[in-house]
Amino acid sequence: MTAQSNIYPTAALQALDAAHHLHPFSDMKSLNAEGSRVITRAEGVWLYDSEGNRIMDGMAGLWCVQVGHGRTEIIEAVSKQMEELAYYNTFFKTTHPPAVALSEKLAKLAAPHINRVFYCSSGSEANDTVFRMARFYWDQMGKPDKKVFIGRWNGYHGSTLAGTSLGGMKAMHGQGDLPVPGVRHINQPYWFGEGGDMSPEEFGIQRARELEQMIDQIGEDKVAAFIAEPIQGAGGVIMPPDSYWPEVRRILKERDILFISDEVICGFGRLGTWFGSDYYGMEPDMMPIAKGLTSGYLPMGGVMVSDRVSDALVNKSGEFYHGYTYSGHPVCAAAALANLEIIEREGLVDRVANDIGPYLKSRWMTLADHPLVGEARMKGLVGALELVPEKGNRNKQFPDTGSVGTICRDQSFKNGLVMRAVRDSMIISPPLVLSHEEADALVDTTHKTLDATHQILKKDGWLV
Ligand code: PXG
Repeated sequence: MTAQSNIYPTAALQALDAAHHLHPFSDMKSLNAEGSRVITRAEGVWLYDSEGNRIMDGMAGLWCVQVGHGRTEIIEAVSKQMEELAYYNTFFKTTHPPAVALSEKLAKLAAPHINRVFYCSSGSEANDTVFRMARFYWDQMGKPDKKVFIGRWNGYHGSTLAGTSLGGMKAMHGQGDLPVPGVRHINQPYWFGEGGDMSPEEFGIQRARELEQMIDQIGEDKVAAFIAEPIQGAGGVIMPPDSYWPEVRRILKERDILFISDEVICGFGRLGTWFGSDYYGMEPDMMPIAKGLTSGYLPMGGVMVSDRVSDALVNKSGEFYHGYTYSGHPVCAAAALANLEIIEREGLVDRVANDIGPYLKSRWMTLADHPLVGEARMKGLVGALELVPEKGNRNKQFPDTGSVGTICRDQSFKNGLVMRAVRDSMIISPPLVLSHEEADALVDTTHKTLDATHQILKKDGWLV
């Protein structure tokens, strides 16, 4: 069969898919029994499947399609770059105009102390890069004992060896004897799920101080870096209490530990700032980036590096033995540049901060009144709903965690909206070009979906 066509019936595509395609993060046995959903085209915030259904992309693909689907500017920039220079590498004293232009652009967009970027092709590779780069930095600084990374339980940093290890997904660790040695984890600042009787502010301080305790227990002369997402995405859109980041900043500064802000989801306008660390007033030493860098049109990632760290790479002799065939790929860089140009020209970052972000939030927060919803939260254009069996009681959860989330997610899809379920919370992260009317439709569909889920739960005895 050919790649583009949809001349085959859905069932035939599903059969071939089941026969030959191993999907990421999927129970293949049940997926193949059910049959994959076939997406054939997309435009703006809308996806179209092989049956002709139109579905709103409430997740911007996988948290990445900032500028929406089908943007001709990116398509044209990619095509032009392919004609001019489809591939060359950036090893061995070589560069090319797209990599140069993108590096300059990223340095302008990042905080003033961040001026360099190391390229790769994904967020996972970006985190494998920081793993090696942070250790190399401390070697260069004459402190080779500073090797230990501290991450957080339920953090997500990708699925390569270093990405999985730095992340705190226990089910992932269980496959392949991970984390690798030299990685420790502290608890997450998830007030709704783990805050007990504490106020959010007290809880934020308490969870930040776990970092202090962990560093002091290991010894600060042995700790290389702390890695965290400004807001945890895949872990369930977990927004730390306001007290958390300032306290983390104090702790890291006092102890001279590098801070790695994983911007793979929070970067490129998701929170109404260029980077999530700008939103929280953090000054990271390194920032893994990917996803929104190209809006997913082509795979590209990178690590943005502060002057402090890059000085050790640039002004001291010694080669960092690290790089990828596709580091700074010219066509991916052209896609990134065209994407960033759209974000700038259409003022999408400001739009998230001052227009569509506050608008969607005002509508999203009304869902908190629904009997199934324990908490609604949103910052920028990323939001969550916590589904609970007993409204007002944060300590009570549904049995068989994840089942209710899956029911709700399936209902949502049936109603024409892609939402992501994490445990029993529902997540949205729509394209930054979402219109006000589309925001209304998103919330109305979510309301309908919550009602349908509520009915099913009552019928099947999940609720009394
Ligand atoms: N860091 C963060 C914060 C991420 O969210 C990665 C690194 C890894 O990026 P790559 O490009 O290697 O996938 C991610 C990726 C989900 C989901 O279901 C989330 C991600 C990827 C796939 C699925 O929420 N995040």
